[in-house]
Amino acid sequence: MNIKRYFASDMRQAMKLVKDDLGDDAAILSQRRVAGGVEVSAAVDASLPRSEAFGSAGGSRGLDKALADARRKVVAAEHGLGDAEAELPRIGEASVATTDAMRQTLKSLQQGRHSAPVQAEAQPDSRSQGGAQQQALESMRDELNNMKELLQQQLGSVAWGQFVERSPQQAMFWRRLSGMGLSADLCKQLLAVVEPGMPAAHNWRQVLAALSRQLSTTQKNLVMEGGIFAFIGPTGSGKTTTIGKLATQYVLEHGPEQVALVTTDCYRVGAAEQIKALGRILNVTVRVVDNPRQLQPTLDGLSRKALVLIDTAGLHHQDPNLALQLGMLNEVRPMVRSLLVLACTSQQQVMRAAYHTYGGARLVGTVFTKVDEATSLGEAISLVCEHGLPVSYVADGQRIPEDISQARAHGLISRAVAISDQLPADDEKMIGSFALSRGGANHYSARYVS
Ligand SMILES: Nc1nc2c(ncn2[C@@H]2O[C@H](COP(=O)(O)OP(=O)(O)O)[C@@H](O)[C@H]2O)c(=O)[nH]1
Ligand SMILES: [Mg+2]
Repeated sequence: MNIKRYFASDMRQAMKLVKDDLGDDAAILSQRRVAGGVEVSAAVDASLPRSEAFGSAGGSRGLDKALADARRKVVAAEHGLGDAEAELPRIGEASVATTDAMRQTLKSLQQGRHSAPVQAEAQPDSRSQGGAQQQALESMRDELNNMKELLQQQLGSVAWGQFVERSPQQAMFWRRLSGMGLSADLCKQLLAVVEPGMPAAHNWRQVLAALSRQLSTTQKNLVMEGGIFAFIGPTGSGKTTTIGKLATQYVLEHGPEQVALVTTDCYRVGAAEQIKALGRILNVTVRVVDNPRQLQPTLDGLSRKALVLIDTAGLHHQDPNLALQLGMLNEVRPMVRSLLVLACTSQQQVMRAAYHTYGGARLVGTVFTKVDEATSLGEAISLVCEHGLPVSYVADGQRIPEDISQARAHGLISRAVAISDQLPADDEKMIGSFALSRGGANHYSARYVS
């Protein structure tokens, strides 16, 4: 048996390295966290028939058994860990022998041979040994988490393989939806509308129609109807540009007298200047608010204006000025309606963080910006679907005022499909998303693996 070691930043990457190098029949012998990632030892035993090797993505009986065994061992070891933790209050009595026993258990667990129960033999001991015990438990917990991750990944791989085999149409849809950037949970929900036995074209239309029902959009052109709107979101997401586009459209239709621009962005050099310059070009009133208490009197002074657009600063969630800014927007009367500006070029985590940072404002909708530069729209779509937040505007370029339009679910979804059609989805991503969907691998493995 030829044993090899692999280093990668995470378990998924490590699995890919093993698979690429040793093939589907590689057996994982051990894995552990090391500085900068994980280290995995793997081997392939040429003497074994393919079906007996742990790690095969083919879904054979031998693999099923290996997976089931591994899963049992993880559960057993977790129980062992739980029991050992329950013993912690009596840590002073714990012995080095106990630590060794746990290491031994872990080692045999990694080698897939035996899961002996943890022997907690109490012997007189010192506090420092209690600390060592705690450390050993922590390291065991890490190892178990690694194993769970590995198992989840392997189950995902197996379940995905079998899903493709048994439900090729649904698998194809999952691949396309996932390629659009939609979250695994949303993909799963959408696949529920697939009617077995119906042609793919019909079912695909059904899936997109279901997505369109989930994606809420503002039914009217909010800003054109007037009111007070604040544009909030991360720095660079396109707030000022969006205000420029909407203010210009309003002025072109109703003239400059009824419009005022306000900026509370006094944190960045030049931010207020941008709004002032826009005000000069459009010949509309501009107010700069550099103190939270000034916002109410400023808005009182603009009460005759039909439309007031407030530009805000994109602040980090830990910045104390953020709470001040959101607080002042929430407190003023008449009510300020907030639009969250999300750049579709941002990573999913950045968009999610933006929602959590600014979700405390009175959000009435979102503006999707930089759609022209985005490589997928599904991340933004998943976020708003998850929170039931309507999309009000879609901005797709830097030109003022042309590159903005009222959001329409069908248009946005067609755009998302068109963008993703240019980029093929890869199988690794599919396996990951399949394993990560809520109950995904377990759900499908329950149906197809066992
Ligand atoms: N391609 C593209 N660029 C945009 C769009 N909206 C804004 N931008 C650009 O993004 C950059 C940041 O925009 P800005 O409005 O200053 O962001 P803010 O910090 O949120 O106010 C500027 O260079 C804008 O021209 C858009 O829809 N498409
Ligand atoms: Mg700005």
